[in-house]
Amino acid sequence: MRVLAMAAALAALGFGLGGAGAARADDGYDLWLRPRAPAGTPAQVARRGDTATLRLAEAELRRALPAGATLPVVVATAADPAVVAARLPLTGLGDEGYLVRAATIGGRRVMLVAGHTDRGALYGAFALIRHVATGGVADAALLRSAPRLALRMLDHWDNLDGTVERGYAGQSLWDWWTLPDFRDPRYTDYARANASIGINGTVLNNVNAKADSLTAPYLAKAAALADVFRPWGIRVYLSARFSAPIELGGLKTADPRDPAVAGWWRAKADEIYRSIPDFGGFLVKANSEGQPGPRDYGANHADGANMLAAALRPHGGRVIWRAFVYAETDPEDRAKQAYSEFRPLDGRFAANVLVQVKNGAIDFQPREPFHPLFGAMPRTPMVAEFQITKEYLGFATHLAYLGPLFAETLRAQTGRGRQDVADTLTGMAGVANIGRDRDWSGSTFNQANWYAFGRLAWDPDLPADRIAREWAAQTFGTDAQVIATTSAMMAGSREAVVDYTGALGLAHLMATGHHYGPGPWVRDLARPEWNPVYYHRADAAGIGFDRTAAGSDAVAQYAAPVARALARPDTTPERELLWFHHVAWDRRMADGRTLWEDLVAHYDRGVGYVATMRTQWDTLRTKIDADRWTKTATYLAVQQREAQWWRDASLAYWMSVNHRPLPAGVVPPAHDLHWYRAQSFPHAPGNPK
Ligand code: BDP
Repeated sequence: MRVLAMAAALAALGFGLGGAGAARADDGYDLWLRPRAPAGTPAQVARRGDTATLRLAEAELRRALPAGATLPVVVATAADPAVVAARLPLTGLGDEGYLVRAATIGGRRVMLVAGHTDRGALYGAFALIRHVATGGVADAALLRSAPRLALRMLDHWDNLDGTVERGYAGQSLWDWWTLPDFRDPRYTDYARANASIGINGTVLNNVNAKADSLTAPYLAKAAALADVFRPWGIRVYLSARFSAPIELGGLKTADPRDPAVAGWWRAKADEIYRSIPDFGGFLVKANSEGQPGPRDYGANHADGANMLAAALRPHGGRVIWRAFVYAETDPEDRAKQAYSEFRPLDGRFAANVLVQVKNGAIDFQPREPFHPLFGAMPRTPMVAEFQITKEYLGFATHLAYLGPLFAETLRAQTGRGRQDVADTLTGMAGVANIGRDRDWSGSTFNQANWYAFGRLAWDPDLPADRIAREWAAQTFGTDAQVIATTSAMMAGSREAVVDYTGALGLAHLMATGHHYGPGPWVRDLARPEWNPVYYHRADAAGIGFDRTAAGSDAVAQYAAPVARALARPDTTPERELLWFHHVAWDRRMADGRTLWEDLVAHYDRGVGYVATMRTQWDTLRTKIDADRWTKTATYLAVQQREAQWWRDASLAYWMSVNHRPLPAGVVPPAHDLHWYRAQSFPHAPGNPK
């Protein structure tokens, strides 16, 4: 009876006990939330209070907690009289924090899961589940945490036709065509996975937005998704096309200073809030890569953002305005343009505007120095934007754990007091790597990047390797060898991509359009800053982009202590050397090798790392289910082939420029440069038409 009731409750929540998740347990669908429902007596779980969110927290605990815990678990909010009476240290948890600990509630010793809000309690429930799934004892839990960043969101670059820009995990999760009628249970599973790692916002559509997503039919579809996500603590946002008043409203202009334009947006905001009362707000890509914006009318970014902010303000919504702008008409170093344009606007944005800044100043490359805007606009709330999808790190097939990439930016010292980048942030946004693939992210290990993003948005100080182990335990089980081996593979995997695609501060060396594979030779694109040669500036004597005072002076955009260090090659970290300096191929590096020898060694190290990962993965063959093991093994083989290709093509090209032999003992590229240049990939995924 009890089991049946539970099954019904779970089915109502969209879990579907006998559904796809359980029947095909090894296809990766269950992410890090693999069903652990114990045989036998389930753990005792009770709830005080009755909201949809508390009910979910209760169901999650029932579903995941093992039998055998001696303390019953109670989910509640801090205002519950029995919790108040227990006088627990609940201050400082904010709206979303939680406390999980043994306490006496209503005369009974229990494991209390509490927050000031039901959302806090839900996060506490997931924290307890994580604690147990990673080997902790339920009865011994003592967990207390509140998110460092208020806004923790995913940006979907999903188009209304179902394609996903830079998506490598299949079609969009949102079936716009059957919405709002059909609420695919998968939407619930998506929200649940996000809530489990603390994500509290999602932007449904591509930043390269179509105005259609603001029409009544599409707003009804977005509202249906918002209804599904709400109890999980997730708000819906939409990317707004700045010229929508022209396209949808029939106005002659989208000039933010025109009262008719402002009026159109006000009415649109009112309309949205009628069906989505907790709508988060608009994300805007303006005057960037051909998107319309206020600059089209001689107005600035603050004018544009503030006009939209005024429309959303009465409803409590926010504008997230992207600083990813660069113009082909601007001869200035692309790395400098966002700072030049936005820094002077600090203090001019309305209170409900946040500026969203990519982690680095160019474009989600395998390694970029932190963006100079972090810390430079103290009066403007800022969101750091990362790519979780691996547009520049090998698409879905390469194993590249991005925890270290995210952490490297978040913990970079800004040079302003002791402030690191995370200290300057109000939020973090990640370009999602999620699609309709059964395993959501295109591979098991890509799921770790979604996971790590959420965990770091909650606590930017979490060590990336700890997150990797935590994820591995929940994804593969708590076998020590599996955790040790997978986390060891993950640890250096992003660095390996840096090594085999171009180390020492090189960036933007990929092929055109689809960005699949190497293209360091490309020099014929319409916009100068789209060409890899613009970035590496290699010639017979040297390589690298001089961003010192003698060059573009981008280093001057950093706070003085950072700028001083970056002004000279010998005080610049070698991993960023060629980002900031043009240096001779014969320059002596710290290890005594020449730059050329060092660069070559990096390529080989990167390829070697992938070979080692394959060997490591082989040792887990009997320990991991066949589906996930085989797919990963196959992808690692693809990665090795492609890493070799990157290395060989790059070396062939550099040698054609510097006319230097390879260091003794180094294996020459398999083909000549002509062969690499002739490769073409007309249907590579994720490429916008
Ligand atoms: C670039 C992507 C492009 C995006 C752009 C953006 O190649 O598809 O539209 O970023 O962030 O990296 O707007």
